[in-house]
Amino acid sequence: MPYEQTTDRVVLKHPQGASAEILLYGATVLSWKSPDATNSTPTERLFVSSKAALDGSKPVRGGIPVVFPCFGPPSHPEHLKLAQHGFARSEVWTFDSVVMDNDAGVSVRFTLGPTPKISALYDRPFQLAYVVTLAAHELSTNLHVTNPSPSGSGPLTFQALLHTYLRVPSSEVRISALQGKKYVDKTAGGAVKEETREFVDVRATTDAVYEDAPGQVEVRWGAEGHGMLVRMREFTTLTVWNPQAEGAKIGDMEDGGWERYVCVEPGIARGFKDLEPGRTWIGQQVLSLL
Ligand code: TA6
Repeated sequence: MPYEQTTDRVVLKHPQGASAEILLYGATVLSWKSPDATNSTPTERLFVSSKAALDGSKPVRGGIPVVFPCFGPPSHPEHLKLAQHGFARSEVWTFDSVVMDNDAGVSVRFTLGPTPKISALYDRPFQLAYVVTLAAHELSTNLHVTNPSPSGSGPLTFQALLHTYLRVPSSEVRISALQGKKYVDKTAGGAVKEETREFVDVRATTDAVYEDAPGQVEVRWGAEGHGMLVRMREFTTLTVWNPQAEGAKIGDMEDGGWERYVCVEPGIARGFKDLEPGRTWIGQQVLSLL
């Protein structure tokens, strides 16, 4: 069996050793273990704080939380009752189906639609599906957002983002190619700046929303040039976040946890996507090893 389901999660296994674990709460990918060319032992590629709650009491501090329909504190009139980063990361999703199971990999689909709890805070028809695909050296996460409203009704207006915590030594990390991109520096009161660095590091507190997201970024560390490739489609921004020592103020962050990850987050985090009735938008992230 290339997948196993337990009460709270789904585990995917690839015959060449890779694995992935998805918690139904938030459809949060908790683990992606993959071998690389130089190391045949599957190694954990995502960071989850050892203090993270996995019991559904709060969003998971790590892995890949799904952000929808707002990024950060809500600003759109339809989102004002929602918590920071919306509700998708703090609801229990349904394990819907296995969509692929062959030599290329295994792919599973999770869904989330309105519930009385969600509708009390967000009274808008929507349907989400999240497809997680594990291949030998690659993990794809595709978020599908559908506006099921009848034609003639207004658009579904949302932000969405995959809040990916990559397990890397943050003091060594270098991200390319973002040079020349405009970004909103949330550490400087939202000032809009232009990236001048060929390789972006996170040695200082970093909370930057890059506009005009590139189709891919390379995240490298160490003298041997270890790295991961983050590819994205239909996402318009790329957020890079590492709180450095300020991370100690985050209640569920393990001691020194910020030294062990960088968040690289394909999203629609500036402005909103307007999705017409009957339409589906698909945002894709593909993580692979370099
Ligand atoms: O994506 C970066 C960010 O929005 C930061 O501003 C930081 O607050 C982070 O997300 C974590 O948010 P959370 O709600 O998970 O504590």
